[in-house]
Amino acid sequence: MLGKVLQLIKRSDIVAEVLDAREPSLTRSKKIENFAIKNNKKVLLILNKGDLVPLWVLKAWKQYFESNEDIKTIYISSTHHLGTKVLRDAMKALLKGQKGIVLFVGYPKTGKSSIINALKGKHSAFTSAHPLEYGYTKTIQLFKIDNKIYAWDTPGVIPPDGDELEKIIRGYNVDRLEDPVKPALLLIERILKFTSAAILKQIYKTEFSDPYDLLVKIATKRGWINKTDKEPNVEMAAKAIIRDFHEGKITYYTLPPSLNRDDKSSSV
Ligand SMILES: Nc1nc2c(ncn2[C@@H]2O[C@H](COP(=O)(O)OP(=O)(O)O)[C@@H](O)[C@H]2O)c(=O)[nH]1
Ligand SMILES: [Mg+2]
Repeated sequence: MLGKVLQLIKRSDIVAEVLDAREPSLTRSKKIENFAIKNNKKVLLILNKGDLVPLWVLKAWKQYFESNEDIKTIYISSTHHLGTKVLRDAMKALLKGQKGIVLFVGYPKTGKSSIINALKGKHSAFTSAHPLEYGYTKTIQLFKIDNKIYAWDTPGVIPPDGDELEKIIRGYNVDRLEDPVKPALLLIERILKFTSAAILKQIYKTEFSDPYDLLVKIATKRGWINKTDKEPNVEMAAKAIIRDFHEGKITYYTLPPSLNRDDKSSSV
């Protein structure tokens, strides 16, 4: 899979890496960035799902990536159509007014397709899948953003790797999980580490005493009860919460390493 994206990087002008603004460190692929830099491509980091994170946190991450790592960074909320002009301008500036192709890469569910959708606007032409792209014309699509900028969407080219929690944060397909409960509990613990339980109580409209209890409460509330033993179906609740996380319904934030000493996940 990764091989495909490396080929595409070589044929692009800008590599726009889409990160989840809630978890920029964990949704980054240094491999992709390093390969892009080695091939003299410009890297643009896009912190997407910015609507889920306070503005000062977005600014802190931008500052961190730009001053510590010298990578141009912008933040955006593609589904709220916020920041699209800043993104357009950033691409134009990196292309120095020339024509070019922007490759949108990132782990699944970071919002690559949503961003391209927000950029291309209602009437922008959609060009067909590129016929010359190594026979994977069905998945890699080239979009026209404006007269000078084309964009490649790349579904599924960075497989979610890492431990159980990292896989989930990196967009692992919920339906492929053998046991969704454990990763869901790890995800809830992580969210509670960074935000107050009140947020989850508000989203799921229920009180709960611990992560497992939240799954029980969600299942009970939604009537997900096992037919056999009449117990709450916590597997379904676990899948629901992971899906909600992917679909951008859970607000929390992590901080860049410069502002955060005890979060091990931020030590990129
Ligand atoms: N809250 C929020 N959700 C978003 C945003 N962008 C994408 N999403 C949601 O995240 C999920 C994955 O988006 P998608 O564009 O399919 O991601 P892709 O796999 O990278 O192409 C979808 O449910 C989107 O609605 C955003 O800016 N804010
Ligand atoms: Mg997509």
